[in-house]
Amino acid sequence: MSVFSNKTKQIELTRNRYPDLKKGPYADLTGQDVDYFSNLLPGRVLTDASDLEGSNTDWLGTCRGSSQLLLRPKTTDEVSKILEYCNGRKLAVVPQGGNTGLVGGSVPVFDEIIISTQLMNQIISLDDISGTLECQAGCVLAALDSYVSDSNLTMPLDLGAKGSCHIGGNLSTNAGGVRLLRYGSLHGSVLGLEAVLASGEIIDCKSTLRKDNTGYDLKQLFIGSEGTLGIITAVSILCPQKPKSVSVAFLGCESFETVLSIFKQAKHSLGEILLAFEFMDSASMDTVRDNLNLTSPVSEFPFYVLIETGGSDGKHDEEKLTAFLENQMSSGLISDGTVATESTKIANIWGLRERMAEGLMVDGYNYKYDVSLPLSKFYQLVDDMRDRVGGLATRVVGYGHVGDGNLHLNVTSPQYDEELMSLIEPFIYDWVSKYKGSISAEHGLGFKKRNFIYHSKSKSAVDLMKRMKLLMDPNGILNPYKLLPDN
Ligand code: FAD
Ligand code: 2HG
Ligand code: ZN
Repeated sequence: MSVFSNKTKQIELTRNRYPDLKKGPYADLTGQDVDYFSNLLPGRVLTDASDLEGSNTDWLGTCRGSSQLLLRPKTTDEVSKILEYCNGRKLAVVPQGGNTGLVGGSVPVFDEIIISTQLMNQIISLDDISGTLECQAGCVLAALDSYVSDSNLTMPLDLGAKGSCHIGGNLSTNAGGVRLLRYGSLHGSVLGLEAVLASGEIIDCKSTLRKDNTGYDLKQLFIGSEGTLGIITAVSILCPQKPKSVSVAFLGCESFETVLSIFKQAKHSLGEILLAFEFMDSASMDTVRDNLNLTSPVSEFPFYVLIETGGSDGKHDEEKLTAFLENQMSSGLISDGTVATESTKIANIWGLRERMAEGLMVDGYNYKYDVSLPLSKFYQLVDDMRDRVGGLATRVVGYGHVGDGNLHLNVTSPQYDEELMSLIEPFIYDWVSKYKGSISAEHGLGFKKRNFIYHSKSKSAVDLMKRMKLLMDPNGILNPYKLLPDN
């Protein structure tokens, strides 16, 4: 995450990069407003421009707002009072967790007040029999994982940003990550939550039950709503048993068809111990090698596969993985690979894959796409994009959660380039839509992708979303210019 120090370089203000976008019908912040918040949250109100710089700018360094106020509540009640006041005054707000979102959703577009969950980091309870963890929304994912690990449990999601992202941010984006293949989406593992509506009303859906079919499942509305329907303040989530032993295999593959054959075989032969199945192409490997000085444990191939396994019996799991790999070798699908069972070696291999986003940033500007596609079409998009942008791009890379049908396609250039952008968009969205994919598999729509929602959702579905937004946030103060398309 060290790339973050790049933030000191001047990033164009979002309102300047998109001059046609006008501020909505919101009030401007006054000294009286600041006084109100200073009384409510003594010592937890930031107004100094330099203190706000990091929170005004997104992780990618591609969106920059000009908020003059950041609030750091500690309790649900404080969040409620903040929103009640903002709603009355028609002051727009942006909820912010770890600010690792990749679609410009977590930072202001104009001068929205930033409501940070940084200080809402208390663990409420852990039931080590059912595996239910209850905590505040601002707990950092890695901290939660290390906490539940003492009870032989693990968090049901894992992602490269785990050291910074908050569980509330994870729910709000419905983050996927590298273990979705095994543990499923947050729509399944979240048992309950608490959220505050724009009016300040606290919605208590804090169930800790595995089964609860009493009425509409309202918590699902907040999962993936990117802070546009309410601020999530507390979460209860089901933690699976921590695998007793974990192994990682990193394999070189001659073609993308080989990647798919190995995936099919892995599901068949590894079954319940398969934790993750990720892929990266050779341009991705070049990125982490050139920009982060990482070294590959295998020789050069067009594609690489990372398989992680974990189960309850180390000896049995290792035998299963070894037999699987021997089979792939003897059938000629793999000619080079390495297996790690020791934690440092495992971390080094995962670093090649998880530090890709960081490596790409070193090139300059990053055009980032996160799509779901049928596996039969999956890599063709990367080839087509490469042909299309030609020498205008520094690189075009494809990697991602192939086991979930989720491709991360990234294009880089030294700085933002309008001509390159016009070659990429809307071409990429039309392409994905033609093959019935999703234009956002796991990162959400945020600011950057909201106007392409119709490429993945019908008009009737978007109309209902708009009606729900109007019902839950009639003044539209919650994260405006995000998720829903401009009128
Ligand atoms: P933020 O970035 O602060 O906010 C994200 C969105 O949620 C914003 O719209 C914000 O307004 C809203 N929000 C935040 N907190 C709340 C709250 N309490 N209530 C209501 N709304 C809220 N994503 C994946 O899905 N899979 C990955 O594998 C993955 N890997 C990543 C790797 C790296 C290196 C990075 C930088 C990002 C990665 N991401 C990934 C994207 C990002 O980490 C996730 O979207 C993450 O869930 C965001 O959490 P956050 O706390 O940083 O949220
Ligand atoms: C990942 O899987 C993240 O590494 C980031 O979702 C993807 O940077 C990207 O394109
Ligand atoms: Zn991802």
